[in-house]
Parts: sequence; structure tokens; C-alpha cells
Amino acid sequence: SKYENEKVSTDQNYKLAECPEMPPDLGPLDIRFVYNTSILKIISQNPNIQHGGRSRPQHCMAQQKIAIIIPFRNRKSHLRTWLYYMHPFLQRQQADYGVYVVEQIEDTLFNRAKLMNVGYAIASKDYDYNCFIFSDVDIIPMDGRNLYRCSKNPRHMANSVDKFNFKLPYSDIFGGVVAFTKEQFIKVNGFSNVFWGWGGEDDELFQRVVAVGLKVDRPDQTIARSRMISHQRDPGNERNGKSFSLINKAYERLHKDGLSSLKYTVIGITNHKLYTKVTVDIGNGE
Ligand code: UDH
Ligand code: NGS
Repeated sequence: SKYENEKVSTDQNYKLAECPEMPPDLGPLDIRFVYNTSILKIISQNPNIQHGGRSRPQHCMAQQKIAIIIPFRNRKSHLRTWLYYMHPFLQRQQADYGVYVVEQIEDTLFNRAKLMNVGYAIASKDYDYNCFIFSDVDIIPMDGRNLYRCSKNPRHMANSVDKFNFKLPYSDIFGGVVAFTKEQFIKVNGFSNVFWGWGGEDDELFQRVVAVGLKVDRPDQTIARSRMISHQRDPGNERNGKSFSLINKAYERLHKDGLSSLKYTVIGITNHKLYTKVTVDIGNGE
């Protein structure tokens, strides 16, 4: 199992030098989506990925232990595309990381934010992660220098997406891909759990960041360019009509709604070769 591997290699890691802040040889990537890659092909192209979608640099000691959390339901082909691009991307960035795909079992309204909280909780039990990257399944960075790492403040990676002509549609947007250290995520009490359906949960998270006195870091827009797989709105993810009134009360809910109130039932945790799949019952919004 992955745990045995860890024990065996502990001594060896002790001798490794720390990985550099900026890994070598990173630059622009040619991202043209391929939709028909098979999982077997991705596995054979990434021989160093361990069960559960784990990897770490072989020749240096990574400074961060990163859990990538992906909210998921019925997006198999997008997930394949994500794995196809992101395993090579993360390995070239010399990341020590694990990929967690958190699937909502109900076919009622989707709750992206609550799935993120569940991913955080499950990954934290799995390994000593100190950095959490919360990513949509359909966003792929176009430059290796857009480091998927945590920084001094919560970090917004997807600040230059093709869908928005590589600009911010509004200055406080905080959706798509964000990174929090464990400390930062605990400080904001995670995401809110009460956003069912599409929209607003990311704006609420931004409010939480501000409320606890943190700021948002962003990579330079020249290296932050990302592509989004275009798609229609998913059934079960209709626009949430209550988003704006919820966000207006973000400060009031900060300490009572989030990691501190998170309730869920794990249906299953499966170590696939390229990711850990967490299937979860998060309720239906009532
Ligand atoms: N997600 C799923 N399944 C769903 C809904 C959402 O896996 O049924 C996840 C997935 O990781 C996705 C993320 O939640 O990337 C965000 O949801 P989204 O892609 O629906 O949100 P986005 O803002 O798109 O990207 C909204 C619909 C846009 C319709 C545009 C029609 N031209
Ligand atoms: C805002 C939403 C955000 C969303 C952003 C971009 O209006 O959740 O649009 O959406 N806020 C509310 O609904 C309150 S996008 O153009 O990517 O579909 O992230």
C-alpha cells in the first residue's frame, strides 16, 4: 500500500536536499483538449504515480504537502482530461501531492463548497497535508510557472481564464482554483456548507478571507493563463436564487457554518490508480 512505501522511503528522504522555490525548466504549455485519452494511456504515461493519485519528487524534498480537492459529479470525460494534463504538470513542478475526487452521491442540487470541505477533512486524515488546492475539474493551467502551491495568503490561481478573455470579470472573483494552507483554511472555517446549486459560494469564501484579515494572492497574469473546458450548465446545478442574500450575511455565519458544522456520511473511499475517489452523502439541502 502507499503507507508501506512511505515508511520504507523515510530514511532516504531524510538525506534529500529541499526542492528549489522555482522548479527548473517550466514555461508555456500547449493545451489543446483531447477528450478520448484512455485512463490506461494516462497511467502508462505517468509511471511514477502511486495508488490513490499520489506522487512526490524523487530527487529532492518538497517543501509543501499538497492535497488537490476536486468536486465531482457526472464529469468523467472532464476528469480524464484533467488527469491527462495535471499529473505531468504537478510532477514537473516537483510537487508532493495527492488527488482527491469528491463525488456527491445525491442527484439533487449540487453543493460544490461542501464537497470541498469534505475533501479537506478526508485528505487530512490520509496524510500530513499542509496545503490544499481546491480545483474545478474543468480548468487547466497553460504555463508551468503557475505554481500550484500555497503562499502567504490564500491564492487564486485561475485569474486569467480563456472564458473571460484572460481577464478578471470582477476584481474579487475567487472561483475555479484556489489554494489555502491548512492554517489559512482553518482560520476561515472552510467554505460555507449552505450553498446548494450554482453560484456565490466562491464569493462567500472571498468574504471569509477578508473577514479574518487575510488578502488574496494571485500569480502574474502573464503566467496564470488557463483554459476551461466549455460545457453547458449541469442538470442539478441550477442557479442558486439565495446566493446574494446569503453572502450579505457572510460575516454572521463565519464561525458557525463551515468546517465547524460539517456533517456528511462517507459511502466509499477508493484508491484508483490516478486519484482517490471519495463518494459522499452530503444531504439534499433541507
Ligand atoms: N461539478 C460537477 N458536476 C456537476 C456540477 C459541477 O462535477 O454537475 C463540479 C466540477 O468540478 C465543476 C465545478 O463543480 O468544474 C464547478 O461547476 P460548473 O462547471 O458548473 O461551474 P461553471 O461556473 O459553469 O464553470 C457554470 C455553467 C456555465 C453554463 C454556460 C453555458 N454556455
Ligand atoms: C458570479 C457568481 C460566482 C461565479 C462568477 C463567475 O456572479 O459564483 O459569477 O461565474 N456569484 C454569484 O452568483 C453570487 S462564471 O461566469 O464563471 O459562470 O464564480
